[in-house]
Amino acid sequence: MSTAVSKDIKGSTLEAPVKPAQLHDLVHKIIARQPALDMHTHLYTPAFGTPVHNRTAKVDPDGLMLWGIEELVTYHYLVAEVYRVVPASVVPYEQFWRWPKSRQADHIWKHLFVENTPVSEACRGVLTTITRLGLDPNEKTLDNYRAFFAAMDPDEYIDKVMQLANVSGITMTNAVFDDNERRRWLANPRVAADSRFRAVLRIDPLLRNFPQAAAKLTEWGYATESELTPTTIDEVRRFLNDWLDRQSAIYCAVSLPPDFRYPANPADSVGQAGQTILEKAILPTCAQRKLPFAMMIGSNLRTQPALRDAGDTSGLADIASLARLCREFPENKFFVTMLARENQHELCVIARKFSNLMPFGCWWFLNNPSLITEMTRMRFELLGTTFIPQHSDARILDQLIYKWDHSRQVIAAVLEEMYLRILQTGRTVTHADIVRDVEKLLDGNFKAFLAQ
Ligand code: FIX
Ligand code: ZN
Repeated sequence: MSTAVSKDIKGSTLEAPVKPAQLHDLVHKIIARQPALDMHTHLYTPAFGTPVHNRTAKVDPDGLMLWGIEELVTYHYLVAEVYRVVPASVVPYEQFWRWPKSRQADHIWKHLFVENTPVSEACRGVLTTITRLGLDPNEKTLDNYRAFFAAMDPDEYIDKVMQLANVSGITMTNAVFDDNERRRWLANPRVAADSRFRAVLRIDPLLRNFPQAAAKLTEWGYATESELTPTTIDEVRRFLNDWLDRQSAIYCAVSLPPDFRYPANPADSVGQAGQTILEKAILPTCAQRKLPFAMMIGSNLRTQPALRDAGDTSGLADIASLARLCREFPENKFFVTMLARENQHELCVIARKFSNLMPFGCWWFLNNPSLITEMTRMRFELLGTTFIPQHSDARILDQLIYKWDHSRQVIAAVLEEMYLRILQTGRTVTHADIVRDVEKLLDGNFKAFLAQ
């Protein structure tokens, strides 16, 4: 139990039954004080380089560590949203992408934050972050914010943001098929050697486009062919082990399209090749190393290609395929998050049947208070406290502040509701119960599933 959390909460002893009137403050305080271990982000250590003008680090235009006001305001969620206000007929997409980041940010700030009320969750998040950093969210231009960030040291800023967000650890997404990232690992084996971060091997092309992935593996010295011969399978496993070792990865992950099926059918874009790679290379390797395999299911990539990262959408995925995988690979552990709201209830139902399935987070287009509330309530009602309610998916470091602030508020409200229902049965709930439950939800369930 995290005594640090419980020790300093005044007005209640650990074992005393909590009264209904105490619940609201106590639950919100305990959730605020419990450090969150963030199990899925797109954040990077400073050693991956930063393109952001700052006080101390060399600016690397292709650097992967994103932070500061211009990255915050040009987050791909906001690029999509600004195109709802200023259409491509006024600012053609390719013109926007040719603008320097500063001009893109000015454009977004003007149209989403000054000339319109920033009510969307992605807009509100920027405001929360700005305010939590002690800045005024009512500025008409970005100039004062730029000055604040230009004076910042990126490494120190990580500590500041983690402290404000009360995040104890950041789990990265390390896309080995991304040449920019891959070359940084090869150039500096200690690129991720930072106790605040953990690595995750992300392998989408291996399942989404095996022929393309096989060609890359051959380039990298693995004797893979586009046919799935035993040699190819062995070489794919060698590749996985090489990179899981290099990264000291804590799990392996993939994002899958809504049409993913197991077993594969001809219409399934992952297809027979993906199924074979999954069955004969990925899952056996993860099982042998006792590493979870994270499947993020339901993303249609580049539905609107002109928007680039902002152009992805969601789709209804097939739960029966997931249930088959959990049943047929009992030695494997599956972290699963799904992108369609309509998949959430069935995901909870199969999680009740398979303890090697750990549902996590309110992913992407679900990461909004209305849907986090719905999903978290459903998960408590069907799974008790045996799930991971949230991850940030932060792409820009500063986002940790708002993504965790906003989620903590929602999770606390739902948890309070659950405790009230328990008290109404006559069962007491103690302060210690709440501390234990919250620690599992924000930290312990993730750690325990990794260690299983
Ligand atoms: O596949 C993923 O990890 C997604 O989370 C991202 O690709 C997506 O762009 C995102 O950041 C959503 O929040
Ligand atoms: Zn993500």
